[in-house]
Amino acid sequence: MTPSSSLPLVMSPEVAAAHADGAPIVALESTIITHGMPWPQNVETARAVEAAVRDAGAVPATIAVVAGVIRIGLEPEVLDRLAQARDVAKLSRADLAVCLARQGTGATTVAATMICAARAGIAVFATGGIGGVHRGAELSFDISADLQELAQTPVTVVAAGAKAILDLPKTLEVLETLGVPVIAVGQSQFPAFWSRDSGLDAPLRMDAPEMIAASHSMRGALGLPGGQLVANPIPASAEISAEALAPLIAQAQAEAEARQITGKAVTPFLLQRLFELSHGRTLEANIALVLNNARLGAAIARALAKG
Ligand code: PSU
Ligand code: MN
Repeated sequence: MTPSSSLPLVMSPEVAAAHADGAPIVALESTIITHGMPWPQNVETARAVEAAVRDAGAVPATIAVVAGVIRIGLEPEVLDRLAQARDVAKLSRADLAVCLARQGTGATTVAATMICAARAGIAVFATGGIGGVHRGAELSFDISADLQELAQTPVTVVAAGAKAILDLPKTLEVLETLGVPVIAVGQSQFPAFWSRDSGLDAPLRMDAPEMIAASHSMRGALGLPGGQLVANPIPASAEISAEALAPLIAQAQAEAEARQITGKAVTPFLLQRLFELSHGRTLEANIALVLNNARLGAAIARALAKG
């Protein structure tokens, strides 16, 4: 094959039609499917999240790289195959071009999904939790590329805060340094993924999707690069208290250190161990919060589409 610099990006017919009509679209990531949840709950959740976006009046666009092509919107068979595949690559900003050049297949993290969504003209992306500053980062330097991406790619990301397995105060500090607006919804505290309250105040609060859409547009008008982090607390009925989780997190963290798990493997390892240690409760909470984020993402996308 001759080297080409044109971007291999294909929208599904449904997403292409929505794009042509200026209809609201919500991007969804695929690493949560391949590395964040076990099969078959991963594919069931991916389908339920797409349905939640549709029910809320927007078109879902799940994003992955399949055989060297960025796919914006996955057909059900493609989603199924990805969800069951083993050893799928986890693609962040650093990996995307290499995977495409090799005609490879991989799941996109928050950072890579933002890049692909922006290239496809999609402004809103809903997920579970973003990557952040890991505990012990002062020694390991483990800081997710998701944070830098929020500073440079203009996509509004709806998440339930950052996972409690991270160092949340340091994560908020880095986001502040990078100039990323962190906007809590419906409360002033920064949520902690499985729990509604991290014990930390979010720097900003906006309760109306229309206002979140307006501030997204205003960043564009200001010529600012980067997006917004919308921190949407898990529904009260689904939350797990921070006190119940703390010992499980400490145990999972200690195991990761003892087994010298590093780099990309850290987040999937911790999520899987917490799933086991909590007898599945973290997964139930994870599913509930992603659905909740999908609905808010759709409302923001609708407000943006209205202009
Ligand atoms: N939140 C989840 N499950 C996940 C992730 C987040 O509940 O699988 C993924 C997202 O794709 C996020 C990535 O971008 O973990 C962060 O990985 P790292 O810390 O290696 O940057
Ligand atoms: Mn990392």
